Amino acid sequence: MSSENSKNFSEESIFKPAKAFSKNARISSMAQYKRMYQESIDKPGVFWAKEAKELSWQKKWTKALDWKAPYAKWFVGGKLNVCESCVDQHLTNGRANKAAIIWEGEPGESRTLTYRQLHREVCQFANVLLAQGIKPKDRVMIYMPMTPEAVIAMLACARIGAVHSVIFGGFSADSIVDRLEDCQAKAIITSDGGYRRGGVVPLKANVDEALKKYKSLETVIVHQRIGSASCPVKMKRGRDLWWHEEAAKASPQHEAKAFDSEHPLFILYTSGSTGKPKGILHTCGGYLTGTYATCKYIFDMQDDDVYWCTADVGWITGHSYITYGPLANGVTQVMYEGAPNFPDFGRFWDIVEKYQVSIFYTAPTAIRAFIKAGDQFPEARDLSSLRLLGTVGEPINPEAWRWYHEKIGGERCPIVDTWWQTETGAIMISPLPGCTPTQPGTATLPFFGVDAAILDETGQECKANEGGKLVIRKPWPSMLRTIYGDKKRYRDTYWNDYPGIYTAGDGARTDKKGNFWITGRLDDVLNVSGHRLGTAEVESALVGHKVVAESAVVGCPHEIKGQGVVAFVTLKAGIKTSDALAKELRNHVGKVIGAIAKPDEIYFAPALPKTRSGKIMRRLLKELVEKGTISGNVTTLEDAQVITDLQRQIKK
Ligand code: 7RM
Repeated sequence: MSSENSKNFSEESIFKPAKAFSKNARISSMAQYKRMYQESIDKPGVFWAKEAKELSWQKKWTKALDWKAPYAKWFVGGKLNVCESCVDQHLTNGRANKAAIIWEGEPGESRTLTYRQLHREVCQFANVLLAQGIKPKDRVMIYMPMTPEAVIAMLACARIGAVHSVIFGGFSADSIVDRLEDCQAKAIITSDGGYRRGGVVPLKANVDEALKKYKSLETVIVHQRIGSASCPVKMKRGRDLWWHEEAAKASPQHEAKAFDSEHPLFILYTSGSTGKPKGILHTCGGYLTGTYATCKYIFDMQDDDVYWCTADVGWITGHSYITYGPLANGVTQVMYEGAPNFPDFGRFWDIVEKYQVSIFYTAPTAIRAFIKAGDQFPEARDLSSLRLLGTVGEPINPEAWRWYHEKIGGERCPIVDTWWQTETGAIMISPLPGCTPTQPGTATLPFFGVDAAILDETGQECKANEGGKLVIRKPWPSMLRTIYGDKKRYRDTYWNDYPGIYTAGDGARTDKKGNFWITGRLDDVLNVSGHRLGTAEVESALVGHKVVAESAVVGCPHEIKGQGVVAFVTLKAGIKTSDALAKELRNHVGKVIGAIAKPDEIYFAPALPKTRSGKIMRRLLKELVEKGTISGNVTTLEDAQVITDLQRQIKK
């Protein structure tokens, strides 16, 4: 995909926002963007304080930023309750009876929660958590399907100052255990199950399995999404409680107490270059300011918009652009429980038409799947309510961009290709839809206050069209504060390449106009369907199987997923290779991590290519799966025969 990017990189036509869009947009000219950008870089504290003031604070801060690299404190001395900005404020600003969430379940039922109703539910559930003895800073895990209750659970935690850690519902019991152990959670909020592609995902059963290994958990609160006929669950006395039973006993009134701006808001686990996921910690005031402001300017959220982000709340996109940012903006949003292809590939377009969605935010991998499914699906729907489109998660290939622009956007909607990370909390590089000229494949220009640059190994800024490391040179409000429980890893991972500068882990270049072209990860992290996956995590799952002696995992280009997973496996002595064994290993990885991590291809290798000091040379394996041959330097290779053997296998 990167080669396609570079091919189109200079010749590709440029799209300018239509006048009809710019006219009503918050930022309507490049002159306005440039002026505001310059001001925001010269005086970041002034720019961000102005945005933060639009949120609800119980006590104003005394200082916008306290920066002792690599530790930032934003809005020092300020006190707020994040939930007040997302919910309570709308009860008195005219939005009380406005739809906050319009939810559609996969089987087809629909439910609307106004801001007033959302407030009631959140308060009631906050009281449920309090009754269970949950205190500020206690960690609460959330493992739920895409239902309003997932958002309610997050907001209820925020309201009482507890730190939520949402785990994607597609993750396995083992993944839950690792994260529970790392954050030492006191409670889990889950559901009996969730609907996915016509089936039921047994979430509570997965929690039960995890809790066989992690015994110190005190409370499990179970929301009944499915019902006992299709999803029976076992409730352990003294530990497991039904959401509806506890809520019925709880008051729907709760006064929101203010917490320090730097009070922890959530931990979200993401993949890094070791087998152990990193618990990214975000705090209240800065995070909310970042997600609020980016929604306002990048999605240009207006009061009559119907916004839909198709991400899962288990990912950062769901945190920032379903729960916190949109609600702080008081927008109406659609939330959908299920798969894009259930009952067929028309489902998303069906939802857009039914609820008259005006802003739509999805991932390139989904777009590619829609292209493959055929144009008949979007063509059968009226998509004229759409006015703005967005993408996130990976570079978008020009073919997908153009299809999205034509078939979904009707050539009238600007596309915002938004670059950001779990760590950055909010969008960092993106067009502003009313002014930025866009081009398929580039996330264009940095957002206000974001000092993005591309540096070479020596720390010099790269020239136009020269590839280097993407960095952020100044702190920003929604930046991660640390890796939970591991300050050293925080410093080593993000702040070690250049003093005082954040390294994103992505390769990129800028063109002559200053547009950023992101080329992909520089570390051992894959991007499978827009989801981060460490090669080391998959390797450790594989060697956890009794027949596996050693394994090496690399990414390969994949038509739909962007990147696929290829595993090279060396079996223990005496174990015979077979297709059945390959299948078993794939399923094993699915069981240990989750379905997204299942290798697309498994090669049995009598030995792996190694350096003389015993390091696996993944670079060679990558080249092998991409090109079928090795061209680069192999002089450090300990045994060249290994490559010849593998090459023969891959050709087959
Ligand atoms: C939001 C999210 C982060 C990684 C990041 C990149 C890649 C994300 C884009 C992108 C090119 C984009 N958080 N990435 N967005 N690459 N263009 N618009 O995805 O923590 O899960 O992943 O995703 O490699 O470092 S994440």
